Amino acid sequence: MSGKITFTIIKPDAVRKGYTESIFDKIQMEGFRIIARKDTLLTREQAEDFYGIHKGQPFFENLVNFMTSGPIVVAALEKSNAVELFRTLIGKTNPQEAAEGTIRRLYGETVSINAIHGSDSDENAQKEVRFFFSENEVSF
Ligand code: 3AN
Repeated sequence: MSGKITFTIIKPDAVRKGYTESIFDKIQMEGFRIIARKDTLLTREQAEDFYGIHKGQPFFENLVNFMTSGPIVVAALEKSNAVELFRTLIGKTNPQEAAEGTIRRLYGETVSINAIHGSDSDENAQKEVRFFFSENEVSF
């Protein structure tokens, strides 16, 4: 059964450009409820851990450099079938291939500088929420 919670990061490029509130407005207009939200800045160690699955990929170093380059905003979001519907809302990894009206198409630049993260499974959503939020802040 698909869960009700997903996790997002407004990445450093979008925060730097002042897109954070426009992106959260769009997310809420699509029916997602913000359960918890916080501004933070990843350490190198945290970024390497968060993206551990990509370790060894040619883009890994760049990804870690980018994700630690400035403040980010992380949030847990609630809606039925949250993971799948949120992936649709953000669009493909490469903003140029993302559908019209998706967040990456509107606010992303390149495959690495792509404005926003969205969990790709319920299992990862739970892990990613727990990476940033306590049980007190978000319960499953
Ligand atoms: P998504 O975020 O669409 O689920 P993943 O999980 O495959 O994409 O990749 C995580 C992040 O790694 C992407 N959001 C992007 O920033 C970066 N990334 C993925 N593939 C590439 C690539 N081929 N070149 C550069 N960066 C990439």
